[in-house]
Amino acid sequence: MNAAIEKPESSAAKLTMLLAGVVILLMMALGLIMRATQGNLIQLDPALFYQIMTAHGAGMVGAAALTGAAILWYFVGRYVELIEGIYWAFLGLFLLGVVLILGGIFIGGYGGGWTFLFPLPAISGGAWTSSAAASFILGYISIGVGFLLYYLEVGRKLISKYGGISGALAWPLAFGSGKPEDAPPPTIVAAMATTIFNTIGIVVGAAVLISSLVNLLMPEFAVNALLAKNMTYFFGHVFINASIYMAVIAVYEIIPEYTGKPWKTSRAFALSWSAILLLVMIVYPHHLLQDTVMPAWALVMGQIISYLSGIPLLAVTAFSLCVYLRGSNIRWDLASALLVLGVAGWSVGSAPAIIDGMISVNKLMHNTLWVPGHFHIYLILGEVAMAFGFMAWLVKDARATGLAGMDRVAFWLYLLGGAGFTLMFLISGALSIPRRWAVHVPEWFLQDRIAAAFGALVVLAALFFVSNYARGLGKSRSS
Ligand code: HEM
Ligand SMILES: [Cu+2]
Repeated sequence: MNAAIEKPESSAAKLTMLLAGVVILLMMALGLIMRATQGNLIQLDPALFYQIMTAHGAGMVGAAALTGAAILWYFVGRYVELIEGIYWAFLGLFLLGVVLILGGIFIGGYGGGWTFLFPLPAISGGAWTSSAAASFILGYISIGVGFLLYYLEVGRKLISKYGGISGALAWPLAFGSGKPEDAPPPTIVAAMATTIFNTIGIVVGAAVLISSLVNLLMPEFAVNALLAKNMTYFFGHVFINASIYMAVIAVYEIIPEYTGKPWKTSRAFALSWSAILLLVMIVYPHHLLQDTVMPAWALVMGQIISYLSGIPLLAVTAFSLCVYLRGSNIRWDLASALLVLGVAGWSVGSAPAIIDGMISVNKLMHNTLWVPGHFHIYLILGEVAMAFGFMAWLVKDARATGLAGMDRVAFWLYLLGGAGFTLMFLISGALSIPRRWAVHVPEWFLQDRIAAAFGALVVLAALFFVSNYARGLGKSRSS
């Protein structure tokens, strides 16, 4: 492609994907270090383990959100004119946030976890100072402000072009007599829905972050811990889900290039996205099933909505993908393979998530490695696979066609490593091995070591994807 006629979205997205790719690689290396520590393969001071765990959690969630945001911006830019400066402001605030977060963790010693659960940032037992926690929290706020700007721009453009929120969500088709031909494309429906729920999530997150910050500086300003936990998990659940829902836009836009069949907004598609919009926000109490002080109805709702949440995901994206793939002879290459893997991994990962969302199971499993087990499935084999697929597609012109050679090896290595690594988390969880423990007992070392070996395969494959992408960028620039 000629660089001169490239749309501005594409250089912003390409740079973002490079940054995020490098962050993902570094964070994967930190993950591997944690797993190796748990398996007693290396020795790490527990305080450092928790700093690494915090950096890994925040860094990975941030990288997932960043890749999702780049994908959404890139493809929404095909339909509406977006102001490029807003994206750069978003990226600038994001990077400022990263600096504050890393400073809080590795200079200030903050190790309270990416979930910054009140009052942990303030009560560290001397492990870190309140300024370290404040830096961490300010970093999140900076990223949040960046995202609000970003969604403001996306939201207002969609609203003005597609006839308001209801038009962009394809409500005339979903609930009225609208025709599929008049409905906005899938990308627009997905972008509108994520813009709405993630904006609400971030505003709630910002409110609890600012309350925690004030409490840090003025401890007499009391925060209700249960309310803070509800707000924190509302934000955390919505935010990480939004990154996957943004990344899936790459599937809607890219897979049709390979199958020759456009992905259209059908009535079921529109209905499912409206269901997602609601469900993703009301399902969050599944994170509070152990809080016996929560009203029972909220927990029951968390469980029931957990069951329901799987349906629109599986129905629209996974099922339609199968239909599209069946009737076509898709051309496989690294991009299409990773994108299809992303949908599959996301769907598979929802099963153990739904299991954990059952109150009776949750009582037993919640603080075990079952939990990182399920979310690493839909993050490593889901969101991040889609991000790597998008990256491979961005530099497709500079690469060989077909899924052969090293592309093929790396793809299968990633799948094998990811499956083995996450399965070991699930097995460990089923054996009641707790999560977030820096030090494991010898009975758990074997599982930890097997997991570390699989994790190393993931890191290797990811190293190939990212370096190949960087090389592809260099090539397409010089050609
Ligand atoms: C090679 C790949 C990876 C490895 C080896 C790895 C390893 C780990 C380990 C060992 C933990 C701590 C488990 C425990 O609670 O004891 C963890 C937690 C976590 N990981 Fe990963 N991970 C990887 C990829 C990812 C990816 C791709 C994401 C997200 C996009 C991610 C997000 C998280 C999050 C959010 C936590 C929770 C941190 C917390 O409990 O506060 N990880 N990971
Ligand atoms: Cu959740």
